Amino acid sequence: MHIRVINPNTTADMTATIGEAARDIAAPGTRITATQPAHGPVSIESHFDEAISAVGVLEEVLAGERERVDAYVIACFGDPGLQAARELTRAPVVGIAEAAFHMASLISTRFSIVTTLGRTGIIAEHLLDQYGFRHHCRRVRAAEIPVLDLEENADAALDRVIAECRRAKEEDNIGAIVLGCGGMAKLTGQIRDAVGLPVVEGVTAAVKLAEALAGLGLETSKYGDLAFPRPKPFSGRYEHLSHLDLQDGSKG
Ligand code: 2AL
Repeated sequence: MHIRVINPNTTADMTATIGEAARDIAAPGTRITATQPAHGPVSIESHFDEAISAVGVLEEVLAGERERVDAYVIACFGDPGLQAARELTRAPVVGIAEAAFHMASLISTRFSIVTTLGRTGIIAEHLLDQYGFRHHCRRVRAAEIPVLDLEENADAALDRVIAECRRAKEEDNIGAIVLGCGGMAKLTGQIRDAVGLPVVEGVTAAVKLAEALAGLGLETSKYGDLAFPRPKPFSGRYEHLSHLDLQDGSKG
């Protein structure tokens, strides 16, 4: 089974971190390949960053289709391009926010999310509403660290995330913490040990869900809105997306 983990930002060090976390948790028969878009923001911490990154995610899925990838993980906590990615493939596509919400709701009745910058909290709030997890989440919290601090100032960033998780445990009346950034993928164990609550991290959760879906032979439905997009001309810089013939590139 080949799972393609797409880091939607263009920071290679973060892609490597995410790939390592995915490989550490994957089943013995699972092959993990971690990629990132060729173009786009180095980190995703605004609606603007997210919108641009979604195009890069979709181009990575199109590349994966040529390699006949079995399942995809979108490894940014805003799940950029998730439904559009599903349109492009029969393979399961799992976003790390949705994976984490599902997993956390299976082991607790209430969780809090601890993300990076406060301004990105609204992205998680929107996803909670969209996915129907609003009542499972007590609070979206922020450690107030830029995403790239998780790579460049790792020790200080970890301290801040742990401090915010401890506040969540004391104040939010929760059973679990959800980590709100793909860059936190390798911190789960340290945070769980320091905080003393179950900690659900999206990259690892998504890899296990992707393995489960692909293992069950469950494909993305091609009935209804997730059907392949109608082929049509695209102009300008997106001309290469004209008349996509996705049926042929898929597993069929
Ligand atoms: C993210 C994430 O997971 N990766 C990234 O670049 N930005 N989202 C976040 N809330 O920190």
